[in-house]
Amino acid sequence: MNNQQINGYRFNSFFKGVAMNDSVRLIMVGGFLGAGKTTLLWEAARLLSQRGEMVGLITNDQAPGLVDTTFLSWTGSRVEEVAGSCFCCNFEGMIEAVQKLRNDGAGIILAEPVGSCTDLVATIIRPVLQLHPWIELKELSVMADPGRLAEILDPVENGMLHRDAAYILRLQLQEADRIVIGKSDSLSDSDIKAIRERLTGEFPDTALSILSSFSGNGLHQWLADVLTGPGPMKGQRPDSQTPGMDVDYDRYAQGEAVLGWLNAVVTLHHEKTGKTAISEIESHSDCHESSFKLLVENFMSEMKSLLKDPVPLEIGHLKTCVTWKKGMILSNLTALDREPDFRCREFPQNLSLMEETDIKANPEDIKVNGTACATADGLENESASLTINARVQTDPDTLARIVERAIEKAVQASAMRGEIVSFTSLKPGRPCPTHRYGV
Ligand SMILES: Nc1nc2c(ncn2[C@@H]2O[C@H](COP(=O)(O)OP(=O)(O)OP(=O)(O)O)[C@@H](O)[C@H]2O)c(=O)[nH]1
Ligand SMILES: [Mg+2]
Repeated sequence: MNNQQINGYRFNSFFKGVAMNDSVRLIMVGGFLGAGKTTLLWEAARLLSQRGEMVGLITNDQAPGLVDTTFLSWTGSRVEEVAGSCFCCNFEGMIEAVQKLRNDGAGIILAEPVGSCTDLVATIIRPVLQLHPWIELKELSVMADPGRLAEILDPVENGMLHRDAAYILRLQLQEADRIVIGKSDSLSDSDIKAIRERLTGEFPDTALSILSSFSGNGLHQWLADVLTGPGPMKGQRPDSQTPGMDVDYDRYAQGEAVLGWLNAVVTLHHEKTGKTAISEIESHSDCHESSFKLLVENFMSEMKSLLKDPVPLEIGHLKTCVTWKKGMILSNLTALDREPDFRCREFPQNLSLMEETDIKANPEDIKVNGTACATADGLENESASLTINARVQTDPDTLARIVERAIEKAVQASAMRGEIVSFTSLKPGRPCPTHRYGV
């Protein structure tokens, strides 16, 4: 089933009238960790590429080694990673990434600021509008996970999400030109109605899209609205007349600091021969069932139990990705009381997430196309690697110990040897934006 069939219409019709000119169009999609930004970017990049657009993508994080970058690079579009700080604290780094992609021919760039970042209108949107008119900036979309909305709109004492982290989420929604509620495939019609009423009541100046990157519902409409819309309305209001958003930077800093941040890359070797795992594993037709799948499954379940006990440590987002020459297994967990999902990709076919089997809750159901692991010929020098990004409500040392333990146990149980080639754990520093306009 293709997207056109899903939505019962030809998506090309939405793009009629979209201006084509020399300046590069930039679509920013913000929103909290795990909201679905990267998945939306994947689908948007695919749709735009099908239409003949050259698409560039920009990822952003406090440290290098991003699952998002690995994942998005499989779209076939060029991906630039701005790592080491958020876009607002490394404004020049973000502009450089836009320039690079434009010089490489990108006509549309989709950018995802780090999930714990806010005050984007003052620190990114207005500075881009004023300093870089060659960038045709589109309205600011901010995504929210419907499962997190209650925590944002009606925060409670002792909720799972720290109140200062919830404060960041609220600010993100407040400054959006368009709030995007993703994962609508997991919502009933009455849920959607209630969300629509609540958000339009609470944020009457803000456009609203409710969509699913998995089913495609609402996705084409969002893309068309953003491309043909008037641009970043909140950022364009005159600075002197419209006060900027009131942001308590102490609270914002605290909201970021309650999350430990960890990025790691592990190269996988076969336990007995010491060869890179791929050369051993790919020679067996049941390779994924017995090895990569087991590894990811073990790692996620080990992490979940270590994070639950002795004191529950809420997850912002735990992402892992095993990649090898011909495939990828991605797993995400976006809250401690949820189950991880697993997605398998065979490169380079079937780039649409919508047409793939997305497995929820039961890792046993993972389906992998055997052709991805049919032969070891010529793969001796290829490696398989496991990338881990964990954002968890705890200090970075505790998080590092937990992740190391989970890697060790998962690798052992999968008859592999893991070599940690990069490991960074940190607490994000206080945000120090390069620019802050109109506040
Ligand atoms: N059911 C459902 N799940 C989705 C959809 N889009 C994304 N997800 C899931 O939501 C989780 C997070 O998705 P991402 O796209 O990585 O979220 P993100 O906002 O980029 O997260 P960060 O990069 O950590 O800020 C993953 O488990 C996805 O599979 C959707 O349309 N429907
Ligand atoms: Mg992401």
